Amino acid sequence: MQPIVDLQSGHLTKVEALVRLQQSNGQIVPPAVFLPLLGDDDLNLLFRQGLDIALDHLVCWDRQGLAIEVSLNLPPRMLQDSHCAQWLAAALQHHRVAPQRLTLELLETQLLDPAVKHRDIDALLKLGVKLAMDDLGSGYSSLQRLLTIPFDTLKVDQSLLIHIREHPAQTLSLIRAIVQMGHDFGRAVVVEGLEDAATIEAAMLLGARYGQGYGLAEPMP
Ligand code: G
Ligand code: MN
Repeated sequence: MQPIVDLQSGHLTKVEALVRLQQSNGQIVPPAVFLPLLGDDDLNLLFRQGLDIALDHLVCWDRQGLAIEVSLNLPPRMLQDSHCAQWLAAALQHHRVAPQRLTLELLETQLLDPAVKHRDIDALLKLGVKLAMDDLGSGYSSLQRLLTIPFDTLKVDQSLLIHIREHPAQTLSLIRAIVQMGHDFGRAVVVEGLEDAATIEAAMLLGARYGQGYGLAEPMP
């Protein structure tokens, strides 16, 4: 679970639930290594188990007086699965969690797939869950989807911050432009990959409302 922090108030607002694989020797295998090895059925199962665990945690935190939201990465093919909305509805009902406390993160590249239809997206929106465009700026640009899908949140990809030391002015200008666009569209903007105090401050000064990154908090069990 990695915190997503309100940069203005400093409050924890949401966590992104992330998957890790632990080997018998205790070593952690990152998702970039093992996810490509899984087929669609495995990915779907992993998502559904992850969703169950995440909603379980949410309810547990509620009891401790910590009312936050949770965000999950939706596997690419899951959107086209006709059972997707039913699974989500059943899981939310089972845990008695209000749908607007669940954000599903969709990849820019996922949305470029012509097989993804607006009715797939609509089925999720009808449920009342929130949608986030994940890794914005990492893939092919999907500005058209940005216009036509009512995302709640835009997540600026961490790769955009990688060159901040070599090209600070250009990097900051890029972030500022995305933050501005998010505001104009009425979307919440999360800047990902905030690794130190300087980038956290920069994101805040550029008007980004939310941040995520090792400098705020690392993913934790
Ligand atoms: O694709 P997505 O944005 O969902 O991926 C989030 C991944 O980024 C997680 O696996 C998480 O561990 C990693 N991550 C989170 N914060 C940082 C950060 O500040 N720097 C880097 N390099 N990676 C991060
Ligand atoms: Mn994500």
